[in-house]
Amino acid sequence: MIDAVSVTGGHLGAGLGVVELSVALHTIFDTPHDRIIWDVGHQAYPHKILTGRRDRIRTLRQKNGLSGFTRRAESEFDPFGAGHSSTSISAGLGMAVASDLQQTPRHVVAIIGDGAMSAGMAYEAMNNAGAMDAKLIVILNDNDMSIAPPTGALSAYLARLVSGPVYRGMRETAKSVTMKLPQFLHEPARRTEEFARSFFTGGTLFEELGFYYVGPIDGHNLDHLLPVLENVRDANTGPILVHVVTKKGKGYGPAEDAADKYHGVSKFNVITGAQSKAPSNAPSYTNVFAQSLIQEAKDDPRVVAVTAAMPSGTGLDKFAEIFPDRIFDVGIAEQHAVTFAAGMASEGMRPFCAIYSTFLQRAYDQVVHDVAIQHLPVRFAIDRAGYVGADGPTHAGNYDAAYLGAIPGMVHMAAADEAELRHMVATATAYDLGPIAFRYPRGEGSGVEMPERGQVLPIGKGRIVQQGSTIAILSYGTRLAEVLAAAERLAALGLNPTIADARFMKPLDEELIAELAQNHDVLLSVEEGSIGGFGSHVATFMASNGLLDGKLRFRPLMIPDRFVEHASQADMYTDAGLDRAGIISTALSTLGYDEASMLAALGKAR
Ligand SMILES: Cc1ncc(C[n+]2csc(CCOP(=O)(O)OP(=O)(O)O)c2C)c(N)n1
Repeated sequence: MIDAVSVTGGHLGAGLGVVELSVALHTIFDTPHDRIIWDVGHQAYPHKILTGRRDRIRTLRQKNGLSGFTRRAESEFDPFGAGHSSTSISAGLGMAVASDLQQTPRHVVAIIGDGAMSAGMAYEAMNNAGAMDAKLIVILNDNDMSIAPPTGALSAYLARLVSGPVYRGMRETAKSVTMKLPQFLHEPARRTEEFARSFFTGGTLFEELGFYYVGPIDGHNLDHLLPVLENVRDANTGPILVHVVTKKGKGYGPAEDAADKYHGVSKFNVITGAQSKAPSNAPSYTNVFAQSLIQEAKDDPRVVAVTAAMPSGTGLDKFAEIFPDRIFDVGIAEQHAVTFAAGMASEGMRPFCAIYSTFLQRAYDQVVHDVAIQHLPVRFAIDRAGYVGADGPTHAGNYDAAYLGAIPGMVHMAAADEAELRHMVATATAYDLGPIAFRYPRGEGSGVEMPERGQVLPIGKGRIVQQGSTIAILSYGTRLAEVLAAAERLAALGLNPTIADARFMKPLDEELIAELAQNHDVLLSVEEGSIGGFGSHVATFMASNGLLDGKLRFRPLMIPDRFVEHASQADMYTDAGLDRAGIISTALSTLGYDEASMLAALGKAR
């Protein structure tokens, strides 16, 4: 696994922590008949190696290769796909109930991390499972780490269980007591000891929820794991929670020593552990967001930041260094993050809720009901908008324009480059009339000159980047760079397109769109988003105002209406026809031209 991930990059620390647990589970349970569900699925690399995918492990996260998460289509040993956290207990409970109804007895095991256990959904599932007395085994994989150190009362509770005298005592006495018995009694004695432990060590919280609690046990010790799992498998009781203590990054020095335990890594040198990030002069969008927010926060004490367990992913770890009292890591709890921010906004604070596009999906009702209906000025910093590459369809940030665009009163912006992002952070800071969102992609900017400070943009106004004729391209987001590259090629073919950057999808710059529609033969919209997003808003406006009744040909370029499997970000955009070549090709075909005959005509003219 270490060797493979050193070449592919990916999630390493979590998998290293569950090597023994994976071996133990596959020893005791009869998969795929029994169901093993890995929460998030990022720790499932050892499971993949053990279930027929060893020969393909070096294709992890590559185009046409193994997914970085569990995936039903990939193997019968992956009964449930994931990528987002805290779904495993719900899915497992559904499977346990199905097994009952279908009278097909099987064991269902959900493995969930202490980080994932901070999400409400896990408790909704436990509450339901406890009341139903379902036969479900939940393994709480407690490595005292989320991506960052975990926060919150649950994490403190688990730490108390693990540091309790019974756990510490048991670890030592288990071995010594067993070893004093004659050899043939070692195994039964150990089993009895492990089983008895569950009666003594507490776990009240889980017991109150109706689970039979076993643990905490050492998740790296097969002598402890195997008999406990066997007992649990054979126990005739309702839901059981086995609390297993592991170490993230276990067994690989550089991972064990790293602050994030090598949660997610780029390619690295196995000997030194040094990770190779692709060299770039341009700052990442995440970094530009963080630095811009720090600038705003320095001038405005009302600016506060909220993250749902992603301080480094969102760049807010930098903000935390300067304003430790104005940043709130609420755990993997996007729904709570949004309503918590709404509460602060209702009291006159200026909260920035920094959540990836894909994870904000979880908090949709909170955005509608707690924020938008009350016109509360929560600022949504939507990172990882558009395709994200190797993490694949579970993490693609393709839908925020569609799902936020449907909400009355929402302001939705997309940054065309890193300078625009800085302006949008300033704009969001200054805007107090209601919710406002701005999206920006994964990765580096295009290296444009950065303004010292962000300027407040006029709400609902786009900008003309280049004035031309016949064809207009209206870009929303960072595809602008590809649009400009396409325009260069079109110029070589004798076309001079007008190019505009919409900046806002909501409110739409109706004046700009009417101008483009009335003065051109062809209008293309280009965005890193799905149907229902920017292009749909433009089309609706034009259709409602008669702008499509004449000679204008309108073509929306957007992410196709299908889930695109993991590949590089660039490959995914090529596949979607959203790169330079795709834009040129749509522009020409809409005009009824083809490139070869245009070149021939140009040649003749010369
Ligand atoms: C809904 C959601 N929010 C955020 C994430 C990003 N994320 C992936 S793994 C992870 C930490 C999980 O911690 P834990 O469950 O303890 O597993 P570990 O990696 O420590 O094994 C986070 C926050 C996610 N996958 N899903």
